[in-house]
Amino acid sequence: MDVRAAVAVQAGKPLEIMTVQLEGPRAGEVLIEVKATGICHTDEFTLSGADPEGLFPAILGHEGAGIVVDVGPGVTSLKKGDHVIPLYTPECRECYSCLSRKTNLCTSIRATQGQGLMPDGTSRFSIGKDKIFHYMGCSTFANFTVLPEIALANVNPDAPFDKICYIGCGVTTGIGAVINTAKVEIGSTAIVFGLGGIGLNVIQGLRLAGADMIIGVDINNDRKAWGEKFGMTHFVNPKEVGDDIVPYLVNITKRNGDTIGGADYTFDCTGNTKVMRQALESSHRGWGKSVIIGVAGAGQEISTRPFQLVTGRNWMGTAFGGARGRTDVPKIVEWYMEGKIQIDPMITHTMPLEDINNGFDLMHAGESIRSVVIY
Ligand code: NAD
Ligand code: AHE
Ligand code: ZN
Repeated sequence: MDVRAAVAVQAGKPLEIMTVQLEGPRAGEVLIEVKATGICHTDEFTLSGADPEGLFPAILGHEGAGIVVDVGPGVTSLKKGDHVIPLYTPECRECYSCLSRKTNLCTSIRATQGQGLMPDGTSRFSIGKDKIFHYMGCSTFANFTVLPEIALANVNPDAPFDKICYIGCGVTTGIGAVINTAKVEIGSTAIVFGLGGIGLNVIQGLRLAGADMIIGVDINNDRKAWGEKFGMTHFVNPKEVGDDIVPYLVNITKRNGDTIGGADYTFDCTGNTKVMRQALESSHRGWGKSVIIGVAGAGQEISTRPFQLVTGRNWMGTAFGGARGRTDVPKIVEWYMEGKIQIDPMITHTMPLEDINNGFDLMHAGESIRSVVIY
């Protein structure tokens, strides 16, 4: 069938809106009509050429919501008309990783997903005779897409697509990093570096978890009011603090006669490796946990003095907030429907597919929290 898509033709170039061909679902696959998709910083990261796994031409987008239109042979858990959220971290419930119960990182289709292909090693998207790559197993920057059954969460049909698409990445990543990965306790102190589409969800996760002191760090002063909306108690702009932000943060997190200072939990939501180091080093000696959420470009590495870890700080990371998508995403949709979590205010801009490049421009300018394309 013909579908409308925003194609990443080449690294560093705007997306091109065009009609491409999509083949129907094969065994174990599902065709969905995408109703809405968010634009995450990771889409921009891959489009920029910084992603070592980036392939071109590709149909990017991994933060969608839509309706099942057709299912391939052998699909049992979904049927036409079901409302779904695509999962870039699938959940097969059968692989060694899923069965370990130690991780959300299902490995059943990771190899082909990283090659921009469906699990059988082929692409469903093409233009004329030329193949177009899938992206993160989702490719939601097209009004129809095909995914493996194990990469779709079946969600409440009353939930609005233009809001719950954000649960497909940003909301789940931010809240999940707090609850599943860091396992923050009531009364904790926390520092969140980068108050964008992910960082603000970390903040709302920290509020849900009952953290006392929630410090937001961002180079954009406009993000102060944003952080406060979702539970931030203090804001720091590193550009206004001087040379080294770490001693400053360590000092303001001293509590109850503590002479050392440092936050119980810190989160990097910038993708900047220098900030990742600052996040680790501003966590508390002896027990601090520092969670890397941001993704860094090809060739970049993190560093610190091993003494930072010898003295009990824990450096960890999270993908998709440690969430098991088919199990957890429908629950997060219910949290939204029950008013336990907020999504609407973070969706600052909506646009048709034709204007998707504006969404990237708004992100670059620091003007949007989340832009959502509505088909
Ligand atoms: P965003 O562009 O919406 O927000 C980034 C924020 O960081 C902005 O507010 C920006 O002003 C701030 N910032 C930039 N440099 C900074 C610095 N040096 N110090 C302090 N603040 C700084 O991006 P986003 O959509 O929130 O994504 C954030 C990061 O998380 C990206 O790297 C993205 O690729 C990554 N991500 C990871 C996962 C995962 O599963 N691990 C999921 C989604 C996104
Ligand atoms: N492919 C890149 C890194 C990109 C990356 O880290 N992706 C995150 C999701 S970001 C969502 O916005 C992720 O979950 N990765 C785990 C996985 O299995 O893909 C690289 O550096 O090679
Ligand atoms: Zn994302």
